[in-house]
Amino acid sequence: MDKKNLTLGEFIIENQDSFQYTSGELSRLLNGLRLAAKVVNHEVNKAGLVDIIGAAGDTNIQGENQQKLDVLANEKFIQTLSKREIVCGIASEEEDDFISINSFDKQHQNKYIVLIDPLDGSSNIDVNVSVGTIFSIYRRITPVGTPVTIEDFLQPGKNQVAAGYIIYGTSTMLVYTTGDGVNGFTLNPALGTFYLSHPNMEFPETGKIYSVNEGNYVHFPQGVKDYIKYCQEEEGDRPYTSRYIGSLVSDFHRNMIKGGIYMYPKSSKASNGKLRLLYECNPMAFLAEQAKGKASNGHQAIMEIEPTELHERVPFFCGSKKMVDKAEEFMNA
Ligand code: AHM
Ligand code: MG
Repeated sequence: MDKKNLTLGEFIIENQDSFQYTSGELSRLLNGLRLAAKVVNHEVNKAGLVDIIGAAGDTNIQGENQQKLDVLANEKFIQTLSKREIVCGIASEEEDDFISINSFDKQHQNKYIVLIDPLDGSSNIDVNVSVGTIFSIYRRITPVGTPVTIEDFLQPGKNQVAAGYIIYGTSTMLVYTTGDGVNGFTLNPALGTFYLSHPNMEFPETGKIYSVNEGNYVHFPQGVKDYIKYCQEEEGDRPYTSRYIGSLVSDFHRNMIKGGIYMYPKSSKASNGKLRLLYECNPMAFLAEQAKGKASNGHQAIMEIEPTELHERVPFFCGSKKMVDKAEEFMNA
């Protein structure tokens, strides 16, 4: 059978045996994410067409409450995930605290924790540039039958059982891993169905693209400045090309296909950079490692970091393995 004809639903069923926990659970979870992705995709594509851009809390022409798309995406994902009798807790970039979920008659029987950035890079929405959703999935560590606690959310990235992103770009794709490689599915908008379009995605071992907000250059540590200069030097396959969308999912996606490194270093203005460990860096690190790439804070593998806070930030270097190795060399010199 031509794998490329597989729908996401078929692929999940065909591959569920490779998931180490009860297979039906994963299908239900991924189906929830798939559904929310389609709803958010629909809303994102209407941006500019109807009055949905604007500050949350404003009122539009019909007197309805306007919602910013990131608020709306947050609601859609939480709503969909809460209803599946599978998720016991959700943490989101849009919520200060984690949400404990208990279906009425289930007495905290659900086992999965989802951490999510519902609409990453949302400042790009107003200018018609790609945005994304990022998700990270764990098994709870507190006993089933009890309410979830912060401990369930503060697990190192290496405990993730699945992670992925949705990119709302020139086409909409859902890319995910359950620890058995990375596969990408493209939405056919006419049918509302995701098809396997990018089986077994892998970062090229090295690449020629570096992605960093160079406007922050003067504030970067010396090692990062030196690595950027190395990328720009004329030697061998260098200088590299600079590409920075300012939308992590999009920059990561391009670099995974073409080969490259994404960097959000610490700076003299932000001592841990900007990106959040739990729902931005860890899921991207899991995908990167599963795609034969690498993710580091400059000194340590992202997924080895023991989290201490829900919204903690961490410097992030992620992409083709040899490029991340080289960046680390400069930072540790
Ligand atoms: P957000 O979660 O507030 O959208 O911020 C995360 C985004 C990333 O997608 C992107 O790579 C980065 O912020 C861009 O930040 P900057 O504008 O500082 O370069
Ligand atoms: Mg974000």
